Amino acid sequence: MKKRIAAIAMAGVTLVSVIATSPGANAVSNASWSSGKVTRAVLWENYNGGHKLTVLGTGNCTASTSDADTVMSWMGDRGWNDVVSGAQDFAGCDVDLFTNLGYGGVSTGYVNYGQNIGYVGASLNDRASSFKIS
Ligand SMILES: [Ca+2]
Ligand SMILES: [Ca+2]
Repeated sequence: MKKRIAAIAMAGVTLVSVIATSPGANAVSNASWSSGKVTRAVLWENYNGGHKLTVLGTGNCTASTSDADTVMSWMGDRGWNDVVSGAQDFAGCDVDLFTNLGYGGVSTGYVNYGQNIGYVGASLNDRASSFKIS
């Protein structure tokens, strides 16, 4: 009886670790990107919350969107490939999400989400692999 319980427990651990490391719609943990003390944007696992990826910078974004202020070419570096469903932006920043790494594929264009979490839309939901903040 004891042996059977141990086998079940081990199987459970294996299953959990497979789910946690597989790519998909849900992030495994909070993360941040780049450096600085100013929060420029917060990207969310769900359209209404969940885990978050905080995008930091050294100051406000510039008024122009022709010069990106913070970029991330591969969100998989933080375990966030194909995860984001919601976004907020601060410090004069807007968010441009791309379905492929290296700012490729389909993109939203710069969106001013503001301080309430906004849905990224069906074309980018659980598909973002890179982003620009400006
Ligand atoms: Ca998601
Ligand atoms: Ca993608």
